[in-house]
Amino acid sequence: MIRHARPLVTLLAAAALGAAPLAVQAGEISLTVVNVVSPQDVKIWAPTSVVARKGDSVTFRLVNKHADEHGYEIAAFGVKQVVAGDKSATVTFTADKAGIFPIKCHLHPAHVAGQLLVLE
Ligand SMILES: [Cu+2]
Repeated sequence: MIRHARPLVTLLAAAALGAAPLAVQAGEISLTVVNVVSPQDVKIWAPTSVVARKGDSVTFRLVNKHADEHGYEIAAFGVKQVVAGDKSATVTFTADKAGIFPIKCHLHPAHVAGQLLVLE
């Protein structure tokens, strides 16, 4: 039984590494956010919720998988980006205040909204 422990741990580590979209350094969040259709059949930016620490430099690569354009807005940090159909765009900002801030598509308010949680 013990012989099997190492391969299992290695597999789990590989899975964890594979899930990391981009290299992340201390004080930086770099994440790919993709507009997809949820199991509830609603267009969403996934992941919908992101956690940062106050002072983090945050970069989101926004990938729009749909043919029509969609917006990505975090008003509290001046982020307001339109991503054309089947295109990507990048937004960068500093999470310089703590709190819970809504993320939405400012073009289509019916989207399921997300949130940015910035910890003190
Ligand atoms: Cu939209």
